[in-house]
Amino acid sequence: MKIVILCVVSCIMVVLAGVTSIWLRLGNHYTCCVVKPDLTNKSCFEDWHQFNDRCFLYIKKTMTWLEAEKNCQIMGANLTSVRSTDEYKEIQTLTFPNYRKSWIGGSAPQKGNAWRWSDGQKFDYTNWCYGEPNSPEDQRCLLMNFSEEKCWDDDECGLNLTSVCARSVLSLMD
Ligand SMILES: *[C@@H]1O[C@H](CO)[C@@H](O)[C@H](O)[C@H]1NC(C)=O
Ligand SMILES: *[C@@H]1O[C@H](CO)[C@@H](O)[C@H](O)[C@H]1NC(C)=O
Ligand SMILES: CC(=O)N[C@H]1CO[C@H](CO)[C@@H](O)[C@@H]1O
Ligand SMILES: CC(=O)N[C@H]1CO[C@H](CO)[C@@H](O)[C@@H]1O
Repeated sequence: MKIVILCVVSCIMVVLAGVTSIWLRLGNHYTCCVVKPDLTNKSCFEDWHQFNDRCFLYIKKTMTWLEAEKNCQIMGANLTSVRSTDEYKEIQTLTFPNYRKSWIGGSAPQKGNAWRWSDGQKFDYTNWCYGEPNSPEDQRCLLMNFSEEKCWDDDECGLNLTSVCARSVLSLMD
């Protein structure tokens, strides 16, 4: 990540929302330096794909839904949520060219409970295939790229599938 360091020579306290300032000692006087991430440029780790405010990574290794979520968490991410059609299309491009069925972050952890995203986003946008979800008893995890329509299906959390992780773009606080 590129870091822009703007040094303010006179010692004026700079308090700007979301901006970290540090005091640097130069000889016998202090300088106020503003450190801020350059969000205009790429701010995802190598190999992660940036779209809007998030970074995405397609995981080719197949795992159960829970293993896949834990695998994302090790990287400071969660299985991805989906907030719009544009975002879904973008996430699907990561699974090109095979468009394999892949875990994303939707689950209905308790019997009869509503679907939710593991990253805490509101479960507003959906792209369920026709007639899905259809198995509240034993299929409580959400997979994408189901059928020719490449829509969403509920399936058994113990299936081993590829997956897509997402995290917010990097900031200096990370
Ligand atoms: C989402 O991921 C973060 C960090 O990766 C983790 O702390 C949090 O518990 C995850 N959310 C859920 C519901 O597992
Ligand atoms: C998923 O993989 C694990 C081993 O990694 C295996 O124990 C489990 O049976 C597999 N699940 C299915 C549904 O094949
Ligand atoms: C990696 C990346 O996106 N780099 C860009 C950073 O910003 C400069 C100037 O706008 C571009 O030329 C780089 O391509
Ligand atoms: C596993 C699976 O459902 N794959 C499908 C994903 O979408 C492509 C394109 O529609 C199909 O050709 C695959 O069969």
